[in-house]
Amino acid sequence: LEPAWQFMIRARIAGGVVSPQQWLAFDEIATTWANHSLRITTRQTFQLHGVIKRHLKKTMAAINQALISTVAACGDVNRNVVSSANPVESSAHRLALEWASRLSEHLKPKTRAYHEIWLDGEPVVGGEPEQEPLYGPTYLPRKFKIGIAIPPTNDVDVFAQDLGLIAIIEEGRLQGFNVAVGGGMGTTHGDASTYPRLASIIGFVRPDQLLRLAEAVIEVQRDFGNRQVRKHARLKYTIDHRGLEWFVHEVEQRLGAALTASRPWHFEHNGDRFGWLQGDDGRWHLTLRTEAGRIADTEARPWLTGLREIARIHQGDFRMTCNQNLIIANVPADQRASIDRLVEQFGLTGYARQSGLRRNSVACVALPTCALAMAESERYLPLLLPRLEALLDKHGLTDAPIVFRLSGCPNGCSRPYLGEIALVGRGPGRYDLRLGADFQGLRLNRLFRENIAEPDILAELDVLLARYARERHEAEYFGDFLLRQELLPEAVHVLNVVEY
Ligand code: SRM
Ligand code: SF4
Repeated sequence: LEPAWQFMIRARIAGGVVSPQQWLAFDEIATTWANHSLRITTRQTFQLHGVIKRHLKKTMAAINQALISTVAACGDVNRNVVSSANPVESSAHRLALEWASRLSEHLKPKTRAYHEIWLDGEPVVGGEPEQEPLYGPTYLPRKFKIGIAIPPTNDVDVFAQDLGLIAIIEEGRLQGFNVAVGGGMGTTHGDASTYPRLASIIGFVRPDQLLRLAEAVIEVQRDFGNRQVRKHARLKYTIDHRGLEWFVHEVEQRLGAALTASRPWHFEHNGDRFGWLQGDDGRWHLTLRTEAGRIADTEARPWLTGLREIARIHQGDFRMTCNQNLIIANVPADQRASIDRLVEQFGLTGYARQSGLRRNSVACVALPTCALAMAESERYLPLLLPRLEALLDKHGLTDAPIVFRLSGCPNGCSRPYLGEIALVGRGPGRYDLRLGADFQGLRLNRLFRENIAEPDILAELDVLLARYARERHEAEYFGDFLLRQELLPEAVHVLNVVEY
């Protein structure tokens, strides 16, 4: 008898869009094989937790039957391609989604081993490197991530991506993409040679150049990325070690063309907009906040059941966001009332009454399933938020929008280095308090206090929020205020401002 090994399964869903049928299929998989919950990730896909080893194959088969795959959702390859879930500009979203799907398909490993192992496909005999034209026999040195943002929304945190693409849309037409390279969040406590880095903008490409551009960037990383020291194997280190100019030259050679100058763009925020919004095609979209992306049934929040009921009648689709939220999208006007009734009935309405910090909060999974966690995150968020909100209430800041990110370790799965306020786990109950990123995802925050527990975290924030309430300029964000008032320590390295 072997122990009941449990596994996490992550789906590959480019752009985070699923049909109601696929939602129902995942719901059934979660309640049959996993821990009765769906988890929306910070890369807008589903994770399933608690799948017992002997159920893995059946679970994978069920996912594939729902016409969704898990191939390359993990591993040293290009991961799930994320794209802006901006519900208002429906046509722009369609374009971005189309490109996210094309990139995702194009950059998918060609191996049939996945099918052999999980789907009873034909056996793969003798290796298949010739079938892996992009990744070759040894794949990439490390994971690789692509995100597409549609200004003015930076909900994908485009500068946290290895390859970030800013869609340039003029008069409803996609002109192309500004290209940013070398973003990444992961660090290791106490190792200054690891650091979060925002992607650098290197130019602009037309849509017809995009697939080749993505291949070229990946090829350079494949050929020059560090394969000796895994901690230095992400693209950000390749670029910093060899120089941005060198990198651009390599990419242009492979692309067979020079990149042209980047086009003007502007981001207003990196969060989600909640409630009903009408798209430019007249359809309606309802963004719901889900706490840290967890969709399960509890007495107070029977959300898994509620969303199942919604999926049964919904005629549009669902879109997951990179802030772990959910959009019930493409609702015809005459179906809004029935959706509203179910949202009300199953307690999914919280978004309407939440503080500005809660609406902009993200927490990684951490304990109990993440083996790398040093402190709590997802399970701590519901306990910590009311305590932070008590401080905000005290200073009259309940509605102030503040980006809050919580991570159980420095790997940065909630992109904590982009939080105006962020906590990064150090050990049980202890966190680094980081402050001072902006509201648009353009500036990294800085380490404010190291390795402190909740009473100290709240005491530090109490003082700063009091000053913010008294001394801020009109419409000034918290992170910008801290910077202007010189309340932050010096940045420890220079690569933390987006160059453009
Ligand atoms: Fe992550 C590893 C969860 C987004 C940086 N991440 C892990 C693992 C698989 C732990 C492990 O390797 O054993 C976590 C599984 C926890 C669990 O129990 O489910 C995990 N990462 C997540 C998710 C589920 C967080 C969430 O709460 O939503 C996100 C799933 C994304 C997806 O759907 O593909 C997730 N991870 C991210 C992001 C954010 C992003 O990509 O926008 C980052 C920072 C960006 C980046 O990559 O630089 C991120 N995860 C990491 C790292 C550090 C990588 C590095 O360069 O140092 C690790 C550790 C590693 O790779 O060695 C990691
Ligand atoms: Fe786990 Fe750390 Fe990622 Fe949180 S940030 S999910 S603790 S690896």
